[in-house]
Amino acid sequence: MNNQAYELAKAKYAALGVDVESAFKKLSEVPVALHCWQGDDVCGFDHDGPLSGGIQTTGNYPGKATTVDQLMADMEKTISLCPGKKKLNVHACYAIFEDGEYVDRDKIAPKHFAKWVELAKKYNIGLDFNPTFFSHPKVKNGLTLTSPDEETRKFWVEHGKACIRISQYFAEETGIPCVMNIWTGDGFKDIPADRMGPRLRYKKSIEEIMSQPFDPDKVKICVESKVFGIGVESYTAGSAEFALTFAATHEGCLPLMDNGHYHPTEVVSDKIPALLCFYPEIALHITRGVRWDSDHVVLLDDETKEMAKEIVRCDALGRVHMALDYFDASINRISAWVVGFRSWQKALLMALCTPHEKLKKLQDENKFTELMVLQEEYKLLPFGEIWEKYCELCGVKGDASWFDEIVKYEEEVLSKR
Ligand code: RNT
Ligand code: ZN
Repeated sequence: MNNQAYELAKAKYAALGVDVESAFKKLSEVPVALHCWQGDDVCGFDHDGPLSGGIQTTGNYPGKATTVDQLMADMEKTISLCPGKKKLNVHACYAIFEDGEYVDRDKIAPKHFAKWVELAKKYNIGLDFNPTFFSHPKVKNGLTLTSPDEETRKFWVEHGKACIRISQYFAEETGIPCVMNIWTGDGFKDIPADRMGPRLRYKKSIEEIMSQPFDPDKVKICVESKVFGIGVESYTAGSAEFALTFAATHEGCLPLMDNGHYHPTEVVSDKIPALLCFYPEIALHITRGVRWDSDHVVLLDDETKEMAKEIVRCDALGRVHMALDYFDASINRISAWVVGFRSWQKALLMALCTPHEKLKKLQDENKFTELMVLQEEYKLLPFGEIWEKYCELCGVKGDASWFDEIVKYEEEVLSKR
């Protein structure tokens, strides 16, 4: 890159009291979890049925990964094109069985994920995990942990416990804590006759899951809330209030906010500092909802930047577990991964290069006119040069030329699938 341009840009930031090099260092130390499910439209390897549970992928772009090796190769390609520290985020339905072997979800074990550990170790990174409470014949009438059918509910509790054992194994193998996120699509299409019953069963089920012994320094259990899903438009058991209160009242449990899971005028950027007043740690799913929880690829849009700003200015990079969560099947899936990952890195770097102390002071001094002027001014800082330098230091392309690699990979690998 043009070093002179970088030096000029760096000086502009320095004049505002921003040390871009310390920003590079901070950013390169915080992991962001890359979700394996973008690579195969949330299919996984343990079933043939359709995606269910209120979520949906749309599109049929060619070249989808259909085997473990393909999915891992695609993730490695993604890793090679993204700056910054990563974690791998795996769903339970991505269990890897021997030829002819099949184990149901209540019986999955660490050995079914040994290959994921191998991949993480290759890059010296951590693993996060998710029980899969969807796309399975034992989802009865759309319900899992909230089911009034005791056998069904128990099956899913056993699944959750199995996932804690696997999460503990991930943490022990990698030496990095594993975030284990509980999300269910349990809910109702139309007006329910009992809203509390399913929630009480959900509460009991998560408590039973958490009775599986685990080390809270190694396994971070989260509960992810959601306002509605496809087919469960009227009611979801795991609402925001449910998840927040559950986490607040249960040791070893964190709340997870997915920014696609709220009413469209609500913003997670505003919820982050609210939760940070009370919770030592929180978790995020970073996505882009278009009109609804559509799970579009994360871009460098205003709300993405605002969420990153909140994490940084609350000095909470070490308290927020960040994971990407979207699935777009209408475009090259690897490119979708890369664009989303790079966008979130850009948002974080931008936030790290903003003179927050100066702006906070203006707010506290009630100087809102000047605050507006400067906030607008900072939007035009020469961020492109800073980003390019960061990418260079991370050994990846700083401009869109990474896409040449995607084109090549599509020709040489994806088109042959
Ligand atoms: C669904 C939730 C959930 C899933 C993944 C696949 O609305 O966001 O996090 O996207 O578990
Ligand atoms: Zn999510």
